[in-house]
Amino acid sequence: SASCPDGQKRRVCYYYDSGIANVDYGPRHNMVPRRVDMAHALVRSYGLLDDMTRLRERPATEDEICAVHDHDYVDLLRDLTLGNKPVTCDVKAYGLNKVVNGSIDNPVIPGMWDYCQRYSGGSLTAARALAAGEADIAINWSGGMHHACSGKASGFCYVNDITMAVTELLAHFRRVLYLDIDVHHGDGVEAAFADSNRVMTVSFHQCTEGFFPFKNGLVDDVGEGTGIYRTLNVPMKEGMDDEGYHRMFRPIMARVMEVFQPEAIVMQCGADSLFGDKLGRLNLSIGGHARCVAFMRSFNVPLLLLGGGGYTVNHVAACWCYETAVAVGKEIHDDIPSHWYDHYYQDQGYKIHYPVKQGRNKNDNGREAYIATTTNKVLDHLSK
Ligand code: TV1
Ligand code: CA
Ligand code: ZN
Repeated sequence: SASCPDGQKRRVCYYYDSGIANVDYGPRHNMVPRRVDMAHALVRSYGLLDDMTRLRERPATEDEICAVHDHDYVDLLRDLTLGNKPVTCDVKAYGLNKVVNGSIDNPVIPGMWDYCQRYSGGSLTAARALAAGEADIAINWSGGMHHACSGKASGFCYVNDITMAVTELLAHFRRVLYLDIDVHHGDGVEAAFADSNRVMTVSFHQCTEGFFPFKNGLVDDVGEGTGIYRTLNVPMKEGMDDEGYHRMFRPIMARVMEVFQPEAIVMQCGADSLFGDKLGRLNLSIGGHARCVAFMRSFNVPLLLLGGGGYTVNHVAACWCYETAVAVGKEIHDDIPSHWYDHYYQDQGYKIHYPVKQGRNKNDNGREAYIATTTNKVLDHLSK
């Protein structure tokens, strides 16, 4: 089938913690943790749970979180949630409760510490299943919080589960590839491993004036010290479609696999790179997004699939359900089965693959040949 080009099955482990469904960033906030519960409900309704091993829920411990975060920041996350510290203390220095243009990216919310432990525990548990050789692919759609820094929250991310998972994998594998297809630049993970020659980070993202995280992820940002040329960035303009995206993605990722030869891959599958996202301005279809997953799967290297961004929740849930099917190597029917959340899919005609209305692709401006130029620059970095 299309999602299983090599015809091989994979042993897939799946992490889902129902304790995340009710986490609330606030009434106007774009980040809606319930989308993971929606994806899970879809996965279940398609019968995909029967094709995977369900990983046991295990929240990360304070020590595990402290392995990649500063002690004082971790103490603050815990104490604020448990009411041991007033929310009025100096939380803004840690990226929390900062009001910018009337909105707060990283609010101090009820259950914040528990939420951090649950989503990062999922990525750690999934990484351990790969390290133990118990699975070929491990999935945690509640993870992928790529902006969190060692000492502060950023971009809706409180703790960096990806950095934790990569660190865990490094205890078992010599080289780990991190690939990030979220519409935003994977700055937190890039920074954590910029000087490492055992981790290569690759981020594809929208890079336009005023788009978060602003000055990061330029095509010539290639890492530093012993990690030089092991950071790659593929910036894009608005309106990128499937065809243009894959004209960059395939040659770049094929070459990355060839020169870096990772023993494990961590892939952040942020669904805000899809057409119609509330924040992103790229035009990928679910099929185009999932082809990135299928392509990485085809190398048959232990693969950790994580969530991330994604703000039009019906699109996000459909995308991650479809990618779960790609992971197990099953083609699923386009008609969404009737289930608890099915009314959310009315706008897309109760289909997984909603239509992409093609607008102007600012990357495909013949004269500038942006796609070819950028791809060649990245391939040139890779040749070093
Ligand atoms: C509350 C209510 C928060 C409404 C945040 C969009 C809101 C945003 C909100 C928002 C929003 C951002 C900035 C703030 C500079 C800062 C999970 C002016 C309509 C991985 C994080 C994007 C992306 C942060 C996370 C960004 C991820 N965009 N309405 N905030 N500011 N922050 O631009 O990569 O997907 O927008
Ligand atoms: Ca990205
Ligand atoms: Zn994002």
